Amino acid sequence: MALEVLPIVDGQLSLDQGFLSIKQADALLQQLLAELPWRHDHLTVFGKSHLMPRLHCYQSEQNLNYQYSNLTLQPQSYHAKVLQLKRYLEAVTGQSYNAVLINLYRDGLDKMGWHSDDEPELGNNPSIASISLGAQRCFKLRHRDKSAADIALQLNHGSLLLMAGELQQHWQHCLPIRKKIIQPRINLTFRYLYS
Ligand SMILES: O=C(O)CCC(=O)C(=O)O
Ligand SMILES: [Mn+2]
Repeated sequence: MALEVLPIVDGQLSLDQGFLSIKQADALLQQLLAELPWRHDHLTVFGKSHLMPRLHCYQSEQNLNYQYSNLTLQPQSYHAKVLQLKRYLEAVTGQSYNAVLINLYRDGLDKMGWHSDDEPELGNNPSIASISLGAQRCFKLRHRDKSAADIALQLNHGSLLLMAGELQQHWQHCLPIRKKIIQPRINLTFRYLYS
């Protein structure tokens, strides 16, 4: 399948629902579920500590720490399959990535709240490549000043979503709870961090 440019104002969004074949996506999902050093961290929200509603890990090739939701993530080195995927994405998108945040949603109760990927180390208009594996989940976007309608995408097993241009300045995104989903999902967001 091919990358489809989605209609959106104030940013760029493209989606390839079949970026990886089912066979590739199945193998990658099983290997990453079993082999990544998953962390279950606490987050502090309004002074109260909560377990995050997902597991995660963070990998980069250089010594780049990532500040994210009051957490400083120390980089691990790339898993061989993650590095292979990074190189493949770089060849396809023409972008460079030097870090990847990987989230594991154990089932439909795990989620990510509304946010933009606008940490200062990402620079002004980051190009972010997001790969989804496992359960199909809904990914929502909302414009910060409500001047455009909300968008809901279903992200398939093996899909690639590219977020670029001014998207992170104008839009927020989230991964809402879906109570009926009992299968896990892994999402990898490849990014370029400026040090
Ligand atoms: O799981 C997803 O599809 C989104 C993850 C996300 O927004 C992030 O890691 O910043
Ligand atoms: Mn995000």
